[in-house]
Amino acid sequence: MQLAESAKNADASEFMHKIREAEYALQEGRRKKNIAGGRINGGLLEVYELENLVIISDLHGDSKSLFRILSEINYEQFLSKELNKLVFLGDYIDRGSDSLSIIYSVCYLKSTYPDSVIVMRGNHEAPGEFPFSPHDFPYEIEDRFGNRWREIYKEILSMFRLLTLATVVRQKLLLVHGGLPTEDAAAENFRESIAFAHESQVRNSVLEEILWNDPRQIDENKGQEKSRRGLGRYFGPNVTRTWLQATGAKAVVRGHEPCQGFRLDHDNMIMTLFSCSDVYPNSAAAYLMLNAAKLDTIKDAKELSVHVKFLA
Ligand SMILES: [Mn+2]
Repeated sequence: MQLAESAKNADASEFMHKIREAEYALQEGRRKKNIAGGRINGGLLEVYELENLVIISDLHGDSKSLFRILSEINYEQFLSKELNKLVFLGDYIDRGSDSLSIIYSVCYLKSTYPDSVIVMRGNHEAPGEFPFSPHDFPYEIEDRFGNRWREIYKEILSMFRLLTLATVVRQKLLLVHGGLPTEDAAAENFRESIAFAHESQVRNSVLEEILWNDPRQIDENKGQEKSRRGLGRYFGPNVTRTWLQATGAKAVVRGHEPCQGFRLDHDNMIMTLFSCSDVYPNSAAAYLMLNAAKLDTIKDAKELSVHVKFLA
């Protein structure tokens, strides 16, 4: 694939240029407050009209999985229609060996097809706000670009701050990287709470929980508990139900945890999707693909799971 070659061969200047083009596309979207068939409000993106939808989840430096999915969906043709939407759920970097090819490719796709590509933020795209380990991405940049690594890393971090935090698709799907914020007020005023979550320079619970939370079977009257990750929380089915009611969505799709391609939780209200296989040998890689007519019939995440495609 030509894109894979360009991603591998780009020198430091070409790389910087590609990041800046993506930043420009992201800034323009936020300034104009719209995308074909949808509306942008800061970190929140709402899609009202679409033809076909593809969702790719965590990649973690596994560029092979990315290029295989792009080739399977015939991406140039797919993305040339602005009402076809390709959504990335975040966690592009760390763990795997080729995070830079993924960053280059995602930047290329966003700047070339700004209306069709939705780039969401994962917890690995907020190392300054919520530090974690392993964060080996800076070393990968240094190995490839030598002493220009710092400048490139800094530019990538500012691009990360422009990424989408939550996407609502046709009032059917609610997409986040990690999970749902556990305070009722965050769900009740979801447009406001998500739109401005990234703006606070201090640690912000809505931002932290969207990026870091995980669904667990937690007692209804407790609702949520501290996460073993050290950041974010575990949330129970009542939190998921509250968010589905607030947004009108039928299912939540999120990434953040390795699984056998996908996993269902909370009485089929929530799907975990995972798209890399390289660094998690016991998990499987998958992505979602369906058209608007199919999407409109979806009543829960189990019905959605029919549209999961596995990478062999
Ligand atoms: Mn994650």
